[in-house]
Amino acid sequence: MEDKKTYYVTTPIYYPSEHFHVGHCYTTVIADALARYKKAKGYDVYFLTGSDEHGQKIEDRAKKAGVSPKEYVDPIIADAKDLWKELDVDYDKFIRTTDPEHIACVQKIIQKLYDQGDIYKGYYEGWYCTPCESFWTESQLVDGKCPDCGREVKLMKEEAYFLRLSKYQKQFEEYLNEHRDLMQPESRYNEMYNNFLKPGLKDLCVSRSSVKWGIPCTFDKDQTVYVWIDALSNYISALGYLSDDDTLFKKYWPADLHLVGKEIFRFHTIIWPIILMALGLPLPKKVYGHGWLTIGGSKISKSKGNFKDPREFIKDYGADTLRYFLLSEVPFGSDGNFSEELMVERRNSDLANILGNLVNRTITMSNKYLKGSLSRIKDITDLDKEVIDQLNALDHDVEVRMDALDLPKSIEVVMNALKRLNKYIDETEPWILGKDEARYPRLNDVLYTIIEGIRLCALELKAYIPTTAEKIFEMLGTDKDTFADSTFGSVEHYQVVEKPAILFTRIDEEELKAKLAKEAEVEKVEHLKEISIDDFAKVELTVGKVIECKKHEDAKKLLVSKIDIGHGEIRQIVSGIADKISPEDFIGKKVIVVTNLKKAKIRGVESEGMILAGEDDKTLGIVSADLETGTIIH
Ligand code: ME8
Repeated sequence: MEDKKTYYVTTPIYYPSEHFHVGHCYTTVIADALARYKKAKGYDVYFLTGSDEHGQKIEDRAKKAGVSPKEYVDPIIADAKDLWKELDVDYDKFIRTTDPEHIACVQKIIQKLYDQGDIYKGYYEGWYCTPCESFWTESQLVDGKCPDCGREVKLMKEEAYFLRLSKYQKQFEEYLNEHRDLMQPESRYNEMYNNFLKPGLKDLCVSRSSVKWGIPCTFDKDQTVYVWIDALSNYISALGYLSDDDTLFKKYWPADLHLVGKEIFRFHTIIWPIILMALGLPLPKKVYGHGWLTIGGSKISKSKGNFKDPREFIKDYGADTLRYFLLSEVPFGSDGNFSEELMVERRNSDLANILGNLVNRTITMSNKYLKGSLSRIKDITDLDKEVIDQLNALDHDVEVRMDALDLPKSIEVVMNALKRLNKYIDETEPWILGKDEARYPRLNDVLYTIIEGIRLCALELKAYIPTTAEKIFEMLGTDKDTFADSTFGSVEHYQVVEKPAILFTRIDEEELKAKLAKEAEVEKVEHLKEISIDDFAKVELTVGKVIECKKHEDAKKLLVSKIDIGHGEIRQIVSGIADKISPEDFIGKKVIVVTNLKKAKIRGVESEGMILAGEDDKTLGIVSADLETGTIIH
């Protein structure tokens, strides 16, 4: 027997995050849909996902939590696996970079590269962004900040090991000329070429002496492997590369598709292929860099806090609604907006109205007139033929789009077929045919055509919304749910369920709006409770001395003071403390002033800052510090 064709698809391995959001679900759901589809098409599929657990960030967070890094990440990984389960993500392997097999593989990889002279010792001096675990050169920084995330970077100089990327540049460019498919979509190739290849590749620092939570370098125990080298290797370590059992590696490598977000495209299409080239291994066939899900135009990300736990959506609307939205809404490769309202709109229009209604109406009519029993169409009219032709073309039309990785378009093709079936109901008017028993043969042919159409659409939708597709096959009472039966007429006889279940209830969009407005209010209050260190750092606090003070002319609770804040600067500040302290007692006091507060007019008098003070029923407490006037408080 001929061996099945293999298909190896991967997602990036995720940083352990206490806040997985729909952006994370995006890559994984796309990979899952592709894996399911290819499996159903008869491929021998291997679908890999996992977690990227080493690095400074995790070390810092674990320290803060008072636990070891492994203890810190374990529950987070369990939580991620739980999310994937709830989202019906059916991976073949979940790799963790803390798995002993992965660690052993990475060590063998770097040792091999070191032994063959592709890794050498040098000094690293550069700018490091801890959250992104990335080094940058001075010229790559944007306004002195990390070009990827816009956060602060640190200047680092340390002894380190380097990978000779430059040595492979020519060979890699030649390879690219022959294999343009490696970088998809096409537009990203230009970006990579112009920004990285054209200026010339620089050797890459692949070890760190300051990061302890990492894989130790075998040739220098004081160094750990740079997290990206560690992480990228997962795609082959998961298959047993350089282990005692490399059967999977032999079977599945090279990967058919690495699916990644656009911000990590560079790592996957330049660094990773060159590592593989240096190892003498074949390169992945395709790396696809997808766009971001955004909220209000900016990327959904854990650091921005603009997210909601995807499980809340799953609880309210079911996994298939979220999957359907992620797969259909965003033109593939581009960024796309996410909101609960948009998701519900999609659910209502596509899943409830077009699909759900069709299934419900057709099964109900089949029961009402024909006891739910339908046999294969006998007399095919021109109208039937037109619909049947469209249904028979469906499988090919979807496949073409799937192969181009255009999932939204492939869904559109199925939705168009479902819309055609809805129109066919209006054209054939089964409720009129049902009034006259003599016309039951025609009624059978019409309802059979629709039911068969529903089956074929469910077949195509199975990779996207698996639970719903299963429910449909069950309601239709058929086990012809594989691509072997993707021709119209494969089912000879249907006995559909008596009472169809509602597949998707319509969500009231007005009620949803009201619910979201209420949630936004609560969130606002909660946000007030907590600010980040960056927010706090924006406040400038300076030690000042009260040199003049008088009562406000029109407001008896207010004092108007002149405060010396050092460096020859005097500020006029209005404060509501006149009922607790007299101007005479206030003069001469050391105070802490918020010196970068926006100027304001208080009861007609200009105030250029704020004095920190608190009060209970009886006493006023003025915040002070025994420090030189003009000292900035950190
Ligand atoms: O980058 N929209 O991990 P990660 C779409 N550990 N995709 C998004 C997104 C959004 N708003 N936010 C995140 C890493 N993603 C590395 C990978 S692979 C060897 C190492 C996607 O947890 C992001 O683009 O930050 C990426 O593909 C994936 O989530 C993991 O991101």
